Amino acid sequence: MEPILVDTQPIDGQKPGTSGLRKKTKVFMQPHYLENYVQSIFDGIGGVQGKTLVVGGDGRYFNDSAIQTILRMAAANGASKCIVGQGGICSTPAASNLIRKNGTDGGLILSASHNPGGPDEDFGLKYNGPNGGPAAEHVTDKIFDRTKEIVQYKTLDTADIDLGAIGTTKVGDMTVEIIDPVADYAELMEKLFDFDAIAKLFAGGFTMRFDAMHAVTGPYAKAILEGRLGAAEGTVVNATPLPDFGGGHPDPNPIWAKGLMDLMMGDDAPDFGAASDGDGDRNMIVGKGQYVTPSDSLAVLAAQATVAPAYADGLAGVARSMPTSGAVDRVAEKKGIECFETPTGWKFFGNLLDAGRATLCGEESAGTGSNHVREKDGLWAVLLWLNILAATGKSVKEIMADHWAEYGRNYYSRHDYEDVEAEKANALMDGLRARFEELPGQTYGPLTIATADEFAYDDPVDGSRATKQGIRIGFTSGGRVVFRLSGTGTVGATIRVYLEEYETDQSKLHRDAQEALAPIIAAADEIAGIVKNTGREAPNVIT
Ligand code: VG1
Ligand code: CO
Repeated sequence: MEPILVDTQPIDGQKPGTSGLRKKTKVFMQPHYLENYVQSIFDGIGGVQGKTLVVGGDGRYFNDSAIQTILRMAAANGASKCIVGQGGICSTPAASNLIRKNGTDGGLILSASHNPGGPDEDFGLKYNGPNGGPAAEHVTDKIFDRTKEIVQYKTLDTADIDLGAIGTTKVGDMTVEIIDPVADYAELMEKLFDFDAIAKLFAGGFTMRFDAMHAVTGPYAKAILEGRLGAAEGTVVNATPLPDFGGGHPDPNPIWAKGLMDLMMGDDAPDFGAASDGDGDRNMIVGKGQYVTPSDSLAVLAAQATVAPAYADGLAGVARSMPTSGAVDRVAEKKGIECFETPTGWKFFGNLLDAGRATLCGEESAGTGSNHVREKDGLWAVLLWLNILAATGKSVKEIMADHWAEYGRNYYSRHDYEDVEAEKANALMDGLRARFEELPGQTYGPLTIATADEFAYDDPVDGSRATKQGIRIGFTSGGRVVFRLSGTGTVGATIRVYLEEYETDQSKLHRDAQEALAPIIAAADEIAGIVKNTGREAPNVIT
């Protein structure tokens, strides 16, 4: 079938951020917008002639019709095959697994992750490479360059295919295989963990609530937790993916998963609670009366991973994004394994995982994962926690108390100022940059600044350098504050303020985090002049 060549012109602002291109859904739906970006991906990766791609998304509004467009364009550009999740659904970690398992040339994942969905909300698209991970910066740079030069894209004049029918069909000359998006993933999880021990735990009356937040993890969690592991029916709530995620933010944190938090802090709490985000790569862990910060969760998983069959031989190393707390560093130190500090975004873990230098990776934003795929993986983290609970017989609360007693506690919180005018946010960051030399030695309440700089990363595997990855202010107490602008938002700028203080005094390990961090919080505001520069009295999201 002859491709149709459509004339177009470059569209401003198609620059991939922390995780692909994210824009308002209506922006993506504008004529040529999606098509320009898809053609730029294809061109940026050297064309798709004869290639096989995985295509799937988190089911948000516009997911299905965007997939039809992508399939026509892939066929017109000469791709030989696309593997598509039934109904266009595929979680991000499951897509990563499909890319790796089938040895494909990569995949396109349609998601704006934790951002809300719907005609007035957000949409996103990213390319993952043949290793199953988000494209590295040198690839996204090429894609962005193409968006600035594009004059034509290729498509076909074909009818939509039925995405709901499992089996093989054709778009033009290209084969489309529609598969059950859950089966391969569930099989992988069963290989990694001790499913018998976890099933025994549930059979013994252990109770759990998993909040899928009306997003993509619902079918996966139902099949694995209730299906294979025998958790009671109804353990997984909000389990059907909806195009608008039921009107909420599918972001698993104490703010957006408040219902789950309230339940877990109440008298009728089940033994274990968890939630996942829009595309299934994030997780929230909460025990009966005990919230676990993502940074602490990473540290606990690193400390105890060997209970799971996949990690029984120990970890090669661990990695965390720079703003993530140093809790995992202390575990790595004790175990005598390497610990890497990378910029924010999963794409920076890919080389370390591929090279076998890191086995577990994590971010403070509720992303944890391992070398089983090349994405963070929400349900994986939940299953590793379950495996640990089954192996130790302890509660989440006991596990945290023991962990802090052994390693000390990294009190941690992130304060977000969303939808700040971009100019003001940039001015605040530039203002800090200008003061790196004068800040050390200055005191703020009980705190004295020891260091002030901006994080840059030299990839130890390929030598590439990423600069301007967050401003760090270190205090002599061992505490720190990090200032960074978000790269996933779609309106204005979001200033993220990451706050951390390390505590080893055994009598001070069980305080409220905001209280323990109060001096750092006050110092952060004063140093950056947040109120003065943005007019904001307080952050609008605290996690
Ligand atoms: C945020 C998080 C980052 C995460 C990214 C993608 O980025 O901070 O840790 O990797 O989202 O996660 P930013 O630039 O807004 O801080 V997801 O679940 O959106 O794929
Ligand atoms: Co996500």
